[in-house]
Amino acid sequence: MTALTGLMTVSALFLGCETADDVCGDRFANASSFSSIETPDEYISGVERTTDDGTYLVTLVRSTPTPKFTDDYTWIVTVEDSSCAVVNDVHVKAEPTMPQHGHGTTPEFTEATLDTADQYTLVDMDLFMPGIWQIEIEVEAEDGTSDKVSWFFDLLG
Ligand SMILES: [Cu+2]
Repeated sequence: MTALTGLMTVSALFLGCETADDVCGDRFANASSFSSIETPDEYISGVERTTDDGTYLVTLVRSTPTPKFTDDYTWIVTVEDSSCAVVNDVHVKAEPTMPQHGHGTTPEFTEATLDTADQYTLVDMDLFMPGIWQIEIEVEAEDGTSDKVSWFFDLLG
């Protein structure tokens, strides 16, 4: 009886405590999947991914065009901190490369611009060759610390 009451109390507490922190923790946990040269991404708009050291949650809000063919790509991404608060005071840049070919693109880095909706836009990344591209996004804070996250897409010519 005591044990059962205790269990029910714990359950009630647990169910009653679905706080913003839990939701945020769940988002970080569910976003931790990664892609690679061996397992490139299937494009999903709005997919969330944690940076390598778990500092940020980066969302690929939209890729224009949808990753499929070689083209100039514009990406919109958002950045959230470990509390899932929107971050709008960081430096975001992308470096597209083809790791299997040992080259990048021109320009080497694409600097993001922040819009009024706190979204970062990476304009005209020139993914000019068929094959697997790694789009590495670096998020650098004002104190100079940085963390990175990558997407991999296998493009057709
Ligand atoms: Cu190449």
